[in-house]
Amino acid sequence: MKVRLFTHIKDIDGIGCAVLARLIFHDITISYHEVYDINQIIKEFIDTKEYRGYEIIYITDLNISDELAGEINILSEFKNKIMILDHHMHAVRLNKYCFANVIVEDEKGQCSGTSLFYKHLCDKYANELLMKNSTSQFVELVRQQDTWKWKTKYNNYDARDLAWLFDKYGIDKFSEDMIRVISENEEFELPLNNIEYINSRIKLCEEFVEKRYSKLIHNKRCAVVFAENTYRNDIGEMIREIYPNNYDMTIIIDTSKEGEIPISIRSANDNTDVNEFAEIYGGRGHTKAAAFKVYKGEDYIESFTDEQHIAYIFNKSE
Ligand SMILES: [Mn+2]
Repeated sequence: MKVRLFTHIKDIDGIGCAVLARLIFHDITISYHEVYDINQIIKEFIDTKEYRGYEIIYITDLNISDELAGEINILSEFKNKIMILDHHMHAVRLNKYCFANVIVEDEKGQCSGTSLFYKHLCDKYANELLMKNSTSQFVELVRQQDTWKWKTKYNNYDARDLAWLFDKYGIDKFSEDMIRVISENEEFELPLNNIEYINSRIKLCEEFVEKRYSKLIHNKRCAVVFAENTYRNDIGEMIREIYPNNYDMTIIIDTSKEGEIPISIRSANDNTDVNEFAEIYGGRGHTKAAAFKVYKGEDYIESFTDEQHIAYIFNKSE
């Protein structure tokens, strides 16, 4: 059985789906995508008729536009092969299509892409590897990390450290490590002592936070931090903990990428909906975490100061 998986490139929730798929399917092709390129990728997959070479097609931890879903809905051959498994609130609208399964919360609490895919695989293709404790524990760590419950409910730093392993090693090595750990052990264990990396990462983020700018943007008190996108969650969390009353949100700006500037937003208190804020700039996400991006146009200058970057991003995209 030839299976095709399109999953989210960004974090361990997207990669967790790939790990599970590799535990189950022998003939699996996987690719990793950003939220903003998935429509284009699926469109090409349809137009080139590449889908004819596969029996089952999954899109996990990602979703597609209404327009594309409508197109799929009238392509019966494709429609019968594809399944979208996602947990993002704004994708619930897709549930009117038989090929979409978007669940934000179930009896266990908030879902993640990996937890939904796991449930689906257990229902349909359960095998020995999938039924192991190590697999379900891995899935739960990913869910806790992706929903931030490791912090707000479980105080489970293993979930954070799992995400940091991914940041350190990248998709390929992380996936290999996870498959090995799950296959070789009955209970899931983090593969190595990562303490040095953890400490240096905390120190680095503290330095970024130290250099923050305090700005009022759309009437929200923003801590604006310049840092690599990888550290967005850590920095958001630090601001929340260290300055519980000073900010509504943290904005993390990564100017290091070519062609575009990814901007991540994290709420700094429980009353701010950062998804609403991101939508002003054409972005999206959840109430507590969202993102948008700004292209580096012809008027962009690499030597912009931080203040000039802030002006460029928030004046340009309004
Ligand atoms: Mn996710």
